[in-house]
Amino acid sequence: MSPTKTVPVVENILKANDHLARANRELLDHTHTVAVNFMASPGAGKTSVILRTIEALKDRYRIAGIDGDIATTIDADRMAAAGVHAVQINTGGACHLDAVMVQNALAQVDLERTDLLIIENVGNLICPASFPLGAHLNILIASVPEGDDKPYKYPTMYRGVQAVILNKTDILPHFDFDIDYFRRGVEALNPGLAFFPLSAKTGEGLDAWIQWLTGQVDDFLDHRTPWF
Ligand SMILES: Nc1nc2c(ncn2[C@@H]2O[C@H](COP(=O)(O)OP(=O)(O)OP(=O)(O)O)[C@@H](O)[C@H]2O)c(=O)[nH]1
Ligand SMILES: [Mg+2]
Ligand SMILES: [Zn+2]
Repeated sequence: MSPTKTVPVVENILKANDHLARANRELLDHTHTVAVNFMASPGAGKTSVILRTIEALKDRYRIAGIDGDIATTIDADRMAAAGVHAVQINTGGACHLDAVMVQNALAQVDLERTDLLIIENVGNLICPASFPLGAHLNILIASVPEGDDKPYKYPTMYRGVQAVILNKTDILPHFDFDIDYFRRGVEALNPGLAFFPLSAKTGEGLDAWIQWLTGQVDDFLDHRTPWF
């Protein structure tokens, strides 16, 4: 009798996703497009921060958007209204984007004419961390009403990102949110991580975020590997 080796299905799914994420990244690098994946819990302000970011950068970069949503086109419509080509991914109930969905969406974007591709993930603080999409930058948006203990309770999300935005700082006076406690939690998981407290509503704190993002995007665009 030959010994049987069992490989958990989940492991295979994640491996397949990683493989496709790498293919997405190669395609993006080939077309000199920098992709930024925004992740957050539902309602933390992904779309609001994205719209502010588009407004600030639309004269500097050619921007397109991919929007993941369980059922509606509301957020993609908001991006389109901000003047960027936006592709909607309806996940049909799935609670995260995966690399296949993004691969399909990329086929609907004119990548040769896109410098910055903004991806809004499905509102969820758990599984998006396990499904890389091939983006150059992964950004986590936390928000004040969620509470200052989220880095402690959802550590995986905080480990794999290049920056954390703390949104809705305009309502800090109404919440017992200890920013130092929040930051200590983030630091323990991802030391030195870029951190941007801001309000998408009032615009306070946005400049530092936009300046950092611009630096990152320019870096990728400048150091792009010549393909030919
Ligand atoms: N006070 C305040 N409200 C905000 C801020 N940013 C967003 N909001 C509000 O928070 C709610 C959710 O904002 P969205 O930008 O739609 O959040 P989202 O993360 O894209 O939500 P989903 O895509 O549904 O997961 C809306 O009512 C916004 O007006 C902020 O900085 N301050
Ligand atoms: Mg949204
Ligand atoms: Zn999920």
